Parts: sequence; C-alpha cells; structure tokens
Amino acid sequence: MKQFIDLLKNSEYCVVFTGAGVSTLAGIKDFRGKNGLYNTAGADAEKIFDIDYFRKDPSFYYRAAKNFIYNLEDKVPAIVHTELARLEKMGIVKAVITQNIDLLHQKAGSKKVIEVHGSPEIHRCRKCGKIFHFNEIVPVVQKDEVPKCDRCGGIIKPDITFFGESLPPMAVDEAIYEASKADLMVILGSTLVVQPAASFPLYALRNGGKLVIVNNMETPLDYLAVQRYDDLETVFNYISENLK
Ligand code: CNA
Repeated sequence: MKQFIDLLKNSEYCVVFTGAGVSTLAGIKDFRGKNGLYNTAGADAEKIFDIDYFRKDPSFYYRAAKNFIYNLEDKVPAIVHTELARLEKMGIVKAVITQNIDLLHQKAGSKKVIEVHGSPEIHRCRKCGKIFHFNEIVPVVQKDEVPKCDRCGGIIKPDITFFGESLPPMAVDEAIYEASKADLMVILGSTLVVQPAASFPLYALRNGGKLVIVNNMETPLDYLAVQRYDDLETVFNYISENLK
C-alpha cells in the first residue's frame, strides 16, 4: 500500500473510476458482490433497471427502488467517498468517473464527478419531457405510487441509464477525455463487466497510463494492473492515515 501511495503522490493526472462496491461501505447493496442484489434478490433483480420491463410495468422499478434509491437522503458517504474528495482537494485526484447513481461522491464534496450511468437527481416525463427533481419524486414513491406527470399524466422515469438505453453522450465524452489524460487510473469497487463504461480504463492504458485496481472479486482487467488490492476499507484507511 506504500507503493500505491507513492503512485498517487507521483501522478500528474490521477483519474478514479468507481462502481457500486465503494457504496457498500455506506450500506447500499451492489449488484454482483457477495451480498449484492443479484445474489440476494434473485433473477428479478435484473428487471429493476431494464428499460423494456420499465415500459411494461414501471411500478416494479419504483417498488424495488423505494428503499434503495428513494431513501438516499438517509445515506452518508463512506470512507472511499470522503477520501476521494480529500485527495481532490489536495490536487491528486483530478476527476471521478462513476457508474454509481447514489450521489454520494457529490455529498462527500468531490467537485468533478462524471456520472456515466446518469443520475436520479433528475426525473423526466416519458411523454412530454417535463423535468422533476428527486425531492419531488421521493414522497410519491414512499406512498407506493408510480410518479405521473402533473401536466400530461405520462409516466415519470429517472435519468438513470437502464439496461437497453444508451449512456448519456456528454458524460461518456467527458469520461473518455479524462481517462485519456490519466497517467494513473484507479479502479474501485467495480466488476468491470458493464459495458461500455468498463472499457474507460483502456483509454488510460492506451496513452501510457497505469492502472491500480481495488476490488474483492476478479475483474477482466486485473492482468493489466500494476497493483491490485482486495479490500476497499483497508486500503482507504491506510491512505487516510498515511497520505497527508
Ligand atoms: P457490481 O457489478 O455490483 O460490482 C461491485 C464490486 O464491488 C463487486 O465485485 C464487489 O465484490 C465489490 N465490492 C463490494 N464491496 C467491496 C469492498 N468493501 N471492498 C472491495 N470490493 C468490494 O457494480 P458495478 O459498479 O461494477 O456495476 C455497474 C452497475 C451497478 C452500474 O450500472 C451501477 O449503476 C449499478 N449499481 C449502483 C449502485 C450505487 O449507485 N451505489 C448500487 C448498485 C448497483
């Protein structure tokens, strides 16, 4: 871990890529981890963020997300979020590219956050496009109702990228731009299987950047990493104590 700290200190442009694993420490389940939704909620979990299923039955998403996304006000950033915000302030981390949809990097104080799978901050009517903010939607979902547009009665969907939808193009461009500039890319808590987001680290590699991976399961890019660690909490406690 001392070597990891040296890499961080000596980097000129460190970009971080985060997945759901960084938020398990804040009490939010990931998908594919040991206690993740895919293991605990069975096959139905894959339908939660499936756009075809949402079109058929939006209530399924809202029921499943009620105590997962529509209770995010209660969630507090964990050590990885707070340390990344601190490293940004120190000038080490230049950008965080995240697959997460829990707003915890921003809550922790990170300024440059690129949300490649969208965000629940904004919800949109699928019929007329009217925009609604997260805080307007929460009380409706908490009452077990499907949010509907007050202008046209259309179904409202979060600006989260569901399986079957394209990623937000501006965020993707920005992520590729940042990854291409990185001389050090640190990948945290992601299985790196959801494409195309999982291929962003390849842009860093292509331009001579180094990869460090921290994840407690194997990833398809492990063999390309200069350093590889398992446990996020252990690594970030160490960073918190030893990188001042
Ligand atoms: P994933 O596929 O669920 O992978 C998470 C990885 O993190 C797994 O390999 C876990 O074993 C690992 N992990 C969990 N806790 C730790 C820990 N303490 N230390 C080390 N490793 C740990 O998640 P990805 O982000 O790779 O998959 C992308 C999906 C998940 C995106 O579409 C996200 O939007 C989606 N997602 C996001 C959230 C969130 O915003 N918090 C939660 C659940 C799913």
